[in-house]
Amino acid sequence: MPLEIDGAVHLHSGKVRDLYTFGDHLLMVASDRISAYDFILEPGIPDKGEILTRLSLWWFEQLAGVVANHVVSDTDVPADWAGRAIRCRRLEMVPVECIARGYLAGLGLTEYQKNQAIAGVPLPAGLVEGSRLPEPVFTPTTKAPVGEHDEFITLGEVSSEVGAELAEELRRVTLEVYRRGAAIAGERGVIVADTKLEFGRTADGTLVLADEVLTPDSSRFWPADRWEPGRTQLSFDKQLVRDWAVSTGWDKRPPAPVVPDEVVELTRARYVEVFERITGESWA
Ligand code: Q0Z
Repeated sequence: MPLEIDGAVHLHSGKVRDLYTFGDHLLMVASDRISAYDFILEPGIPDKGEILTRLSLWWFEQLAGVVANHVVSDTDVPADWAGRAIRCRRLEMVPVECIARGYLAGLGLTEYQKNQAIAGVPLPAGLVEGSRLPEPVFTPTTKAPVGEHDEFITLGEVSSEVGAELAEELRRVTLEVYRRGAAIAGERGVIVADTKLEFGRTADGTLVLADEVLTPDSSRFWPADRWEPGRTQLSFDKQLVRDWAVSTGWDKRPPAPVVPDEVVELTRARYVEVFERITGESWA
């Protein structure tokens, strides 16, 4: 990874995205890297970074009436990253992962099975993997350091961290983004089981939706016609890669196996499908 491209200075890298400073702004650059079971697999998925960037930009527009966002431009970016970079406002990030869930899966399911509650929100008995919740819940987590797992925190703990007023605003806006997103995706046969949002604030304290929004990397998308509570749901994007990885007998320890061409191609097709289903636009 270059230290500097066209004035962009590397700041931070996540598993699949890289962050740069760019003048007074930031550049978020989505790569084609794909993670499964907490590993980056090789090779990447062609166009994945661009597909997720375009999906995120589409959602920011859909949600503009709900909450302000950090997007400055998707065109005024270094040419090498055109299509996969978003130039954004540099915000004071809120140190909470804001998650909304409408269905039970992942860490939320594990927590429910332990406590019959998630992030301090009590839930009815008898729910199973994939169950729809009576209503969407705000289940924030701490931002754990790399390598550690995020932990659920209660609204009270969010209040202690950021103040009661901001905590309540985070809850309200997160649930509104989830409801609007789930309704739009639902019309197109896609269940949004859960989604993770990140917010920042401007100097005057305005809450701004940052990072990426309602992408397969930040959300669980399930094909609605295959939804069947009581088992692990089919995930729209990574299911093929996961199934293939398991089928190789890989023990989920390094080194990860190299993904074969046909699995790469099929996975790319799933990302294109999720983009096209949700936006109603064609990718090509
Ligand atoms: C986002 C992240 C990524 C690794 C910081 N508008 C903003 N203002 C200030 N900070 C951020 C943003 Cl988006 C910010 N992250 C998450 C993004 C690679 C980590 F592309 N960290």
